[in-house]
Order: sequence, then structure tokens, then C-alpha cells
Amino acid sequence: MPKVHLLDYVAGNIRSLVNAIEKCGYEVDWIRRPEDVKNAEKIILPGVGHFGHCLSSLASAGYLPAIQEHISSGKPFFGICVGLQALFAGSEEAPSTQGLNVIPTHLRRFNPSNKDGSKKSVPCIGWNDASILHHDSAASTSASDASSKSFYGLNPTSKYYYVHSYAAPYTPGQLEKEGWTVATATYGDETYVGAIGRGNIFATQFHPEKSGAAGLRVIKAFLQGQVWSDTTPTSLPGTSLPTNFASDASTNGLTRRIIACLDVRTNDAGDLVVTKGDQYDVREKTAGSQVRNLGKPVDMARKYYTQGADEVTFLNITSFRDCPVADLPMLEILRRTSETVFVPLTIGGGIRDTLDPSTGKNVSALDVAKLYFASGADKVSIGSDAVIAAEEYLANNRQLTGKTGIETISAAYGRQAVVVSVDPKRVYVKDPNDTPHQTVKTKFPDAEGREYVWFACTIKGGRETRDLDVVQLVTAVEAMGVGEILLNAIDRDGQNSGYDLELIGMVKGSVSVPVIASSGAGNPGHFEEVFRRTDVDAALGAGMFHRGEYTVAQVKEHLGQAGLLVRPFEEFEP
Ligand code: 1PR
Repeated sequence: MPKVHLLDYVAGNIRSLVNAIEKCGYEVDWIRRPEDVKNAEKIILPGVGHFGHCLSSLASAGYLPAIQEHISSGKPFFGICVGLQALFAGSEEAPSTQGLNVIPTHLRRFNPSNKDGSKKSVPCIGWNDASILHHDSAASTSASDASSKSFYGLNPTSKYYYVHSYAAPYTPGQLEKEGWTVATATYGDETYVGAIGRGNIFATQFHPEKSGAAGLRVIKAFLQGQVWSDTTPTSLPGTSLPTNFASDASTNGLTRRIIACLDVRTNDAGDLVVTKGDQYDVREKTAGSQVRNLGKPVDMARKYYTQGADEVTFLNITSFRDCPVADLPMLEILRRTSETVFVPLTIGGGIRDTLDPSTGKNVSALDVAKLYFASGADKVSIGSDAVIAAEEYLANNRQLTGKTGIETISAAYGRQAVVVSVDPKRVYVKDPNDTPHQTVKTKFPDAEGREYVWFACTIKGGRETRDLDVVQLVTAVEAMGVGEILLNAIDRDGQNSGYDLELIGMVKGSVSVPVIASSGAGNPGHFEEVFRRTDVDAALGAGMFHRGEYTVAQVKEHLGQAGLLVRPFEEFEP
């Protein structure tokens, strides 16, 4: 097998990149010391998390001169995400840290407000373009016509997975004058560099290893040294409709993100199965009340990937009882899933400081998260532990300790890698003054006619309700450094009656990090409803997919036909 060298210097999910490279028919050789760089022909520099952390790790390990030499020698170089950012002079994220300065401009943080006053979530998480090619043919030796050709496999109608808070602003003509070919993405009113290349250098701000077939094509093009090629046609899932919906302006440029969620637990026979309940009760209502078994986790994840799911989430729903360090089968599920599923994977359940029963030693939330990242997860989702941490934060006059799981994982892997999964329950009151918690007037009063509701956080899979409301929780965890909120609703779970729009509106109005709507989806129309009636960033479904009532492709087809922007369907030929 032909080889490519990967630089092994950062924390993060490198496994998916290795899997993607192997899927393209190449083998990975590791660069573990600066001296290894000179033996490499093609190098990929992956990067996750913090610009300053990445660049100072590279600098202190002595890699920067070796990388500079590799680039100037004309050998192929591919930087991914912070690996792209490393090519620039510096970043607002770490003003005192220098980049490689191959491109002498600076990266800036996204502004959460657009000039027209509309909002956008930061970090930017989701699928966007890298297709509007800006190419100065006079300055380039390549005579290709950028408008009809594909640059490193990039496609004008494909979408790519981005996750970042900082970006290289794009000024028309500036980089092209220096001979660069630039593919841009636009987030709200900010246009930035999505991919860039010149000579032997190529880099993407998006994660090609997480961008499905479209991303694998980019990796393959780099590996095969194919700079220019023909474009590949895409279509809306299930139809031949075009996929550029200029009318869907409220997404800030991102597609409507659809997530398939798999609640996983051990059944009574001891096998890990995908299960699903009503209001968090996952046992059958029949005699024997077995744990409902809806299928095998790896097979189901793969099925949803091929149907066009933009992300897959696994929630280990009984991990509060066990130590996840001892839960090797769950790690194995991640490992096997990441071999064939090239979209982001989130894993939740049991991420907290804990005791390893086999050694009697303490294991930190960060150690647990490390195991998950090393097994193929891109994000970890924290439930119960986030509630406890938020309570302590509020009791402590909003002082951060730096010691919570959210803070330690976010510091090491970047905030985009940390999700908080919220499991709220409705609590009805007659009058907002009857509770210190933030209420909303509901369209669905309870049997006693009470019209106000607050949303109480729960822990341990809804078994214990706390005196903490969702707004208190999400604002606290945002301050601690969470990157995204996965917003369940116990009352709606498994009800097939649509999402809790009142809850979603309340949470979206309180934080600027992305929010995923969860619980209650029963048909494709519910996805359309939540996207039209709230500003939510993504929508998750479980039961309706597991029971085979609808496929992910049908949801996307429905959204596309309704004029909402969805990621097109593509296939990859290795
Ligand atoms: O508390 O950090 O150990 O994490 C445990 C995780 O497991 C939490 O994210 C919690 O939400 C989840 N969990 C615990 N018990 C259950 C249960 O169902 N008994 N599942 C559970 C949560 C909610 C969603 C579900 C949506 C959509 N499941 O994952 O998929 O409600 O369902 P629908 O589309 O069928 O309506 P920790």
C-alpha cells in the first residue's frame, strides 16, 4: 500500500483520519520525532483545539523548522483545521503565539452578531461550502478553469464539516495575487478561507475525514496528487432536485443538521443493544418487561450514515451505574463505527471523575474522555456531572474552579469537543412568582389549568430531579467552556408529537453556543417545524428511525422540498 506520513503531536481524534486514509487505499506512517520529517514524502498535519496549544506543542517538540523545510523542499503538505491555521502568521486565539507565516495574515474569532443584528452560534459547527473558487490563472502555472474544475476534489455543490471559532478572513484578490487558489465558506456575513492551496501546499479549515464522501474525495485527491479534476454531481437525498437553496437564509450558511441518536445499554442477556423508551423508560410494557432491543449499535450507526445522517450520537444510558473505564465494549463500538462512518461521532454517558474498580485508582473525567477520543469519538457528552458542576458553580458565586470535567476536557481538546446533554422535565406553576426559576407561559397548561412552566434539570437518566432550571444550567456550562448543548425533553421523549418548542426557544435565547433539539420527533414534518419556528442549530431523532417508520434520507428529502438547506447525498468510490 502507498504511504502517507501523519504528524502525531496533538490530542484529539486522529483515529478517524487514519481510517479515512485507509479507506482511500493508503497506509499511515507516523512522524513521532522532528528527525522523521525528512524521511517523509507526503505529510498531513492534523490539528484540533486551540491554536496556541497546537503551535506551542509543535514548537517545543522542535517540529516547526522541519515542517518549514519540508514545505520549502516542494514535497506535498496537507494541513487540516488548526493544521490550516498553522500556515498563517497568527491568531486572535493566542496573540503571542506565532504561526508558520507561509500566509502572512491573522485569524480572527467569528462575531456572534451579524451586521444586520441577527445572531450566529460560536463555535461554528456544521456543514458549509468550500466551493467558490477564487483563482488567479495569471499568477498560477495551472491553466485550469476554476469555475468548471474541481480543486483537490472540492465540489461546488458538496458540503463539508466545519467546527471552529476562529477563521482566516477572506479579502477578494489578496491571496490569489500571491498565487493561491482559495475556496471560501460564508458564515453569516463573514466570508473566510475554507480551503487553500498553492504548489505543493494544500489545507482545509473543514475536517475532510468527517465530511462523508465529499471529504474522502478530498483526501484521496491529495494522496494521489490530483490537483485538478472534473467535478462530481450531487443530489438531494432521494430526489434529483438541485441542492442550492438560496432562499434558506436563516442558517448563516450552514445546512440543517440531522443527527441520529442511539441510546445504548446492556440488555438482560448481557449484550449491548440500541434501545429506546417513552419518557426514559426503556423496558417493554409486556410481561417480563425486557429492555427493548432495537438493534446492534455499529450496524445501526452505519445504516444512518448511508442514509445521510450528518452526525451520529451514542448515549450509554446506564453508565451512571458502572465505571466507563471498565466498559470496554462501548469503546469497541466507537472503534468499529469510526472505521466506516465518516461523520462526527459523539459519545455520552458516565463522563465524570470516577474510581476504576479494577485498580482502585481515581480516574478523572478527562481520562475517561481521552479513552473515548482515542477510540474514535469527536465529541463527548456530559449529563449528570454537568448538573452537579453547575450547582456548585452557582453556589460558589459563579467562580470557575478549572477542575470540572467540562473545563478540563475543553482546555485539552477545545470547547467544540464538549457537549452537555440536558434532561429537563416540565414543572407547572400557577404564577411565575410561585418559583424563583425562569418560567415561560405555555400553550399546553396541565390538568389543573396551570399556565406557567419551568424546566427542572434531572440526573441519572431522569431518575433524580434537581432544584436547578435549564437556563441556570446552560448559562453555567457555557461559562465553563461547553461547545454545544444537546437539549432533550423527558416529557416529549418517545412521544412522536414534535419537539418542545417552548423549551428550545428558552434555551436558544440564553446561550450563544449551538443547541441541538432532541426528543419528540415522530415524522419529517417535526424537523421542518423545529427549524422554522426556532433558531435551533441541529435536530436529533431516535425512535422514528429505529422503528423504521422513516429514514434519515426521507427527513432530508422533506426538508429539501420545503426549501430548507440540507447536505446533498454523495457516494465515495475508493
Ligand atoms: O448522566 O453523563 O451519565 O449521561 C447519560 C446520558 O444518557 C445522558 O445524555 C442522558 O440524556 C441519557 N439517558 C439516560 N437515561 C436515558 C433513558 O432514555 N432512559 N436517554 C437516556 C436519553 C434521550 C435522547 C433520545 C431523545 C430522542 N435519551 O437520547 O434519543 O429523547 O428520542 P425520540 O426521538 O425517540 O423522541 P450521564
